[in-house]
Amino acid sequence: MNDSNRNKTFSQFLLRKSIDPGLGGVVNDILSACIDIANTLSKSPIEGLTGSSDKSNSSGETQKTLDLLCNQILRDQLRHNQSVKHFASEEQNNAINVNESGAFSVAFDPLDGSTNIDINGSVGTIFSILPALSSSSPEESFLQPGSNQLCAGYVIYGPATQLVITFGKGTYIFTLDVEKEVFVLTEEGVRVPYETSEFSINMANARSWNKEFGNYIDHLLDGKCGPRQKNYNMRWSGAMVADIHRVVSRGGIFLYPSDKRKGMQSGKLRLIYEANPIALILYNCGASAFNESNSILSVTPSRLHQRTPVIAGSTKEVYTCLNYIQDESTER
Ligand code: P6P
Repeated sequence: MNDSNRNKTFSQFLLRKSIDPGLGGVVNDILSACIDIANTLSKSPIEGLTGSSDKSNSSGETQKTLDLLCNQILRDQLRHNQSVKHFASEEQNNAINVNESGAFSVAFDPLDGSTNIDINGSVGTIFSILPALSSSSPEESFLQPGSNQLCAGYVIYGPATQLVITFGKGTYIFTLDVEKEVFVLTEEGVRVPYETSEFSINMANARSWNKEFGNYIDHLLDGKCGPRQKNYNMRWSGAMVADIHRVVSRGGIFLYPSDKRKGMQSGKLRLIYEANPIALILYNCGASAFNESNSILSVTPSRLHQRTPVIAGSTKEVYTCLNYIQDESTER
């Protein structure tokens, strides 16, 4: 990394990269909310905020108290930003109008992996910024392919609070200086290795996988003794942001395929506010992100909370996995 850029603030980065001031202002408001969220998370056991609410989200998942609180923190921060036209969130059934004059539609997973809160594990905020479509309903404005995103990022709340972001010309990592409450540049031009020997999947779902995908995993587990002829390591954190951050940091492949469980025929993860922003970030690191047949960024959503399979990370491994999935001849 160019030492003259190290520890430059996010605002200095916006100026250096000539980012549209309206777009940069939206991201700055998102980051202000994320600093508030980081502070809230750090005190949540003290303030009794780690439990579950009595509500469920559109996907039928029980909402944690912090899911709802983080969603509100983001809404309150963006409510007054005249550049924001529409706001959508995993934690809200419907997208909402914010400011009629706004140029941007913003979608969030406010607290990805929130079940990790109970074990003090890493969680994150994922965001996607699209050009607002004119005279469309709030929901319609989000039914654009991920390739239309103007900006995508996540903030991971771990030992350090870090922002990973792309405006479509490279991926950058900023780290929160907690005392100054500013994000400073700590990595630029992030590149994900083309090959990997590390995969990320919830093995408990193995009995529900399609046979071709199961065969792919079997051959990873066979290691040097099998057709892949090398040993693989496995990690699964339960929070997509944490597992993807591992891929961004050192390579790997993150896998959440479709499976035979009820409601999982298109996988578990949501396209608009989870898979699309992650896919744009990875694409800008020289990595790949597919559903089980196409680039995730090429899919035009038909519903706000639409799910998608995710096969994402080191490009050579992603394509190897896709070859297994599309090879009807494999026997498990
Ligand atoms: P499972 C968290 O609920 C999430 O949406 C992702 O962050 C994570 O990768 C996945 O679900 C974990 O799913 O089935 O392993 O609990």
